[in-house]
Amino acid sequence: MPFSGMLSSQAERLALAHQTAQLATWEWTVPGDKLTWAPGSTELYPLPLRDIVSVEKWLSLVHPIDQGRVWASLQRALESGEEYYARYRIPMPEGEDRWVLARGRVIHEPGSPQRMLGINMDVTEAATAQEALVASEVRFRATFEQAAVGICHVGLDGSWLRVNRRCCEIVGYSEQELLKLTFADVTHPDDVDADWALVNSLIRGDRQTYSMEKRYRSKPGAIVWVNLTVSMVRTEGGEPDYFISVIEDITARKKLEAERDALIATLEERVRERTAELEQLSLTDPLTGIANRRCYNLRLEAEWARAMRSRQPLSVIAVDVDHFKALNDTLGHAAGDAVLVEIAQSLTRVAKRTTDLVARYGGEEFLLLLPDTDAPSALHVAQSLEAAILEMNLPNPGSGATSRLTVSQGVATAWPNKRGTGEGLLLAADRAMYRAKQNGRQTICVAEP
Ligand code: GH3
Ligand code: MG
Ligand code: MG
Repeated sequence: MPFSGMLSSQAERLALAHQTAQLATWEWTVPGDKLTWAPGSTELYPLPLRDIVSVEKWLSLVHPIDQGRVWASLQRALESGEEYYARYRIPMPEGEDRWVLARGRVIHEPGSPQRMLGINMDVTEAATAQEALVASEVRFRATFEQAAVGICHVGLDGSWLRVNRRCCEIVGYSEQELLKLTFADVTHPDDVDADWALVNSLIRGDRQTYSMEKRYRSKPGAIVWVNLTVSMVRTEGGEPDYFISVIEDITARKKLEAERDALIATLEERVRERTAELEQLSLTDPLTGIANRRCYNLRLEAEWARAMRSRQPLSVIAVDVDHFKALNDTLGHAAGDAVLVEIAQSLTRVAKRTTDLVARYGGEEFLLLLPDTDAPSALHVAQSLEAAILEMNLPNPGSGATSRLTVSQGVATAWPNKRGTGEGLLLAADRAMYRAKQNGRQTICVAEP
């Protein structure tokens, strides 16, 4: 509250000053122990000042813990003539202690008894603030020391300035050892440059903080994976001062990740193997959807045996696309694939009987298996196929003057018996097909019976 009114006397001015500073001024006449208080002094004690008439009385009001120390300070001042200075607590009836700061000096006047003049000041607020500061510092230290992550201060040259217990554990060096090194000394050589680059970006002010996963080489020589987070502390003037780093050991996690990756790789390999196995076991050609070589071979022997029992002829037609490589080379592999699909479809249309089998035997080679079909009928099927393919009018730039896609065919027919095999019949058809190639392609050759 602002003061309003007139300060008529020196005494009033002094009283206002006392109240403002929460001050009490005292005079102590040592012989006879007589204590007096200046008028206007602030009431700092649980008793009114006028009742505190001796140092003995006053000392009884001081907290028992502080009494000895305060009395010793007074004695020292009296003996040496130096300033009396003390801080002590006064237990108050409300419960909270009041902190009092005392200063005084000894007065020697010739012919007068020894005296001391001094002041008392309420410093509870400042003391509480100081206590809070100390407590917070203690808490901070405990947090720093006992943190489950490594925390450290690192200088601009990379040297460790302050490290906590966990930090030492992670890199396997003692605190004294670590404080003689730089972070680069314990970093895996392959990670040093990346770390420095990020450190420099902090120094330049390009960023406030950075995180990286990196490796340390611990004192025992082990690789330690850590997640590092670094921020920069600047001076009041904004100049780079030092770095605060938080270091989290992620070696266990990295190990698990490596194990998981290895497991995934093994599983993927297994899946690839299994897929290949299944493809082997499958009976269908994935590109054209017709039977594959495996299916054909199984059916061939079965039909051979059946034809033997039923005494019926069995025919095979081998079909090979002419100059297919040239088509691939000029129109592209995808166009080649599309042509193969179309040929498969026309084969299916030509071999109409339900017992007929159409198969892709390899690359651009197809086979027909025609049960109960004699040589003239098989030749007829081959001719139909030739016509069907010409009718499709597919381009083949490699096919000489016509530039049309054509096929060469070999036809073989047998009356199956014990001496022969399905495989033998297939070979005969294949040889006939090669003769067709030699005869200029786009032709049909029939194997000798
Ligand atoms: P020829 O008239 O003597 O039969 O000549 P060609 O070029 O057809 O014979 P060759 O056996 O030399 O070439 C066959 C070509 O078929 C080679 C290969 O690139 C191609 N081929 C094999 N399989 C596939 C496939 O699945 N897709 C495609 N687009 N091309 C294939
Ligand atoms: Mg071929
Ligand atoms: Mg060919």
